[in-house]
Amino acid sequence: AKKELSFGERAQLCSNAVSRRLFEVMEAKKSNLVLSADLTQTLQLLQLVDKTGPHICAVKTHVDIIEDFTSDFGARLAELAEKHNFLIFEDRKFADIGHTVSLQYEGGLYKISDWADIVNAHTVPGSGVVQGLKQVGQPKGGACLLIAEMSSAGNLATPDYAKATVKMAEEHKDFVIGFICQSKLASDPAFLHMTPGVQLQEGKDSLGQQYLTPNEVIAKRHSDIIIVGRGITKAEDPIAVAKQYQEAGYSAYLSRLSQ
Ligand code: 6AU
Repeated sequence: AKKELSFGERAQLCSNAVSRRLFEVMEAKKSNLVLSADLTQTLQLLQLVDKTGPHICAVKTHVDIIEDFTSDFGARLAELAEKHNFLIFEDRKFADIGHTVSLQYEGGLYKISDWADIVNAHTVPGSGVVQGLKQVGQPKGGACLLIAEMSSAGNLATPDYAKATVKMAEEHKDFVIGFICQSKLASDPAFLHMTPGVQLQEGKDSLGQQYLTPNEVIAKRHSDIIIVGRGITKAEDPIAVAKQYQEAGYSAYLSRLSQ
């Protein structure tokens, strides 16, 4: 079998500055944990991110669920990103024609392209969605993940859809840095594979979300990053639990390296 490369080695293979930086942060902080900070109050969100910052390689936001959003949100989050050395991923799931997504990414209330290092997109519109995002994001140093597979029950992303998504990524390697997926899909070691639907115990929620464990996702399915929301945000001690997820995700990665 081909030798498994470390995150640090893969950083060296990245032509995109965002993926290079993320791999470097993962190696330096020994973390392949992304916190999905799905909270609706700014202060609560920023406090959680500040406290869990040492344990994460990136924070993922849904900026449009914040009830008291103000235009300094991005700058305040960026301050914490600098302090704790992590990246910012806005989970906007763009899914429209190129022209529309370019407006949604750059403008409106949220001005996502001003503060997010990473965004994601569905590929159902075709490659125009990537071109529209690239036009706005590339000059500002942003990058994009394509949603190849989903964690939710009954989703319509078939194996062929995932395959076509990988092809689209390969055709836009200067801006697309990887995938939201349920297992490793692409062989190029510069691509990042990020997996949501992760908790310490397998299970589901009442609305179709399905959970796999960090070990299943990283050691067995060879994804790179676990994305964890309620497993941390709803915990009694979110900081201690974030540390647990960090250790579970990273030790699963180390076990893969020594296989
Ligand atoms: O850990 P949870 O279930 O509380 O949160 C999972 C997070 C949510 C979802 O919007 C997101 O991950 N997500 C995504 C992403 C990241 O694109 C895709 C998917 O298939 N499933 C999923 O849960 O913020």
